[in-house]
Amino acid sequence: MATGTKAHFSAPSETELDAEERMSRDELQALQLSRLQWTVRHAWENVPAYRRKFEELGVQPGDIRELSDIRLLPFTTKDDLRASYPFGMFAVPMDRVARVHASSGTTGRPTVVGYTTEDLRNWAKLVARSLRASGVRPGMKVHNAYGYGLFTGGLGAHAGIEELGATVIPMSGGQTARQVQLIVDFEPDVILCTPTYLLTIVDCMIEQGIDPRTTSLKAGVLGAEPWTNQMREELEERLDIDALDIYGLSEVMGPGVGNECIETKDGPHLWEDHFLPEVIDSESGAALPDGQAGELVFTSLTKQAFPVIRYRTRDLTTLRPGSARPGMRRMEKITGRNDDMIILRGVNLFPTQIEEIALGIDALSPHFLLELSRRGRMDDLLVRIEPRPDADAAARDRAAPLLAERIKVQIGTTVRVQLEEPGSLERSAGKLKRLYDLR
Ligand code: DLL
Repeated sequence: MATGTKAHFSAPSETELDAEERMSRDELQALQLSRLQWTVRHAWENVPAYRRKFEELGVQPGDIRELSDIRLLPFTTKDDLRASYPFGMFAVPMDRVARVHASSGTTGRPTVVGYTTEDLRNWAKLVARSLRASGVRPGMKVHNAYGYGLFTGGLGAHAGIEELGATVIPMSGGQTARQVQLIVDFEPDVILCTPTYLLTIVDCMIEQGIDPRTTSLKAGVLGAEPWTNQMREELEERLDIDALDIYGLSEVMGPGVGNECIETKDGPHLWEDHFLPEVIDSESGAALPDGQAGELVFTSLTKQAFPVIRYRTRDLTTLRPGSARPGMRRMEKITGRNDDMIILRGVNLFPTQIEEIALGIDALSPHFLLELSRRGRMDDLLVRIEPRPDADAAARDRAAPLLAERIKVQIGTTVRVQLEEPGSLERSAGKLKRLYDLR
């Protein structure tokens, strides 16, 4: 929790919430069922690729009689979407598509997604709801440093800020010195960017002689990459802000599929009136009960242009009962993506685990990267990490062996740790690449 002298944000009152946020679980599930039935029929009637997959499994829209019948439906993967590049998964004629976005994708073709005017309105409302859950209110100034363009972050957040009735500062990503100048001059209340880019901004403030705790910022709504509760503490302490987690992905909508509530900060609540989440076992595809960790899967419930049926996100998390919004479920902060899982001599490990352990050691900074290589016949993981600039020599000397030892004890695998000069590792400009596979 932020500890300085600023007046931090408070939670919205009941009357500020959307009607759906106040629904009981039963009311919400009734709404989900009717919307699921609509979505399945809409996809079946308008997207040949979905119809083919339904037919292969012998399911028809009429088979969906209760929410658990969702398990009769086929999964959709990123490859399915790519196979229909660019517009083959759209469920409305092109003249009803008001906007497209595309996800970068590290390999191959991007995934293209589309929105009708009504989809865009729903998206803006859900981002507005997310910001409100973060404590943002009409009239506040919001510095939006998510990238504008085909990435959903910038424009998605932008529309939500306007929808809420706040003032948007459409900064986009990059030009860090300029970001800092505008934060000083425009005095925004809130910043939106990735957690690692906020670290870059903090560094830049310090270089310019600005104490990051003294700016006007009172909250950060941070997402687009995995980050831990330890990183939350780091950012809250460095900037004297509340740091909230916003989750989303282009295929399902963009930012605002879920967001943390400021009064609980216990992982994003998923906006279940628009998305039906499931968690499955990645290997077998079997649905897992709430409380068990696995791969997150979403079915959209209201999307017109780009409905998704059981879309496999590759994000790993655990579903929990709602807290601040008891009708909606919440998820634990994402551990990582399937693709980011490192299998080191039979042990699974994620960059977030390293982040968590490193930030528990006083002399270490959050600036690190992981290099995976082969040494002889063995895989080898090198953690390259910067100490904190103000750590004394003795603490620095102890830090590397201490990190290696804690990783060994807590994760169960041997890694090498190399201390780097403060400021020498590449800084984040958005989504930070932590893992370099040199094998
Ligand atoms: O990153 C949408 C977004 C923009 C979310 C701004 C939040 C803020 P994509 O580029 O399609 O969309 O990437 C989606 O990013 O599947 C996760 O792996 C990761 N991701 C997004 N938000 C979080 C988060 C946007 N809060 C992919 N925690 C997702 C962990 C996240 N990972």
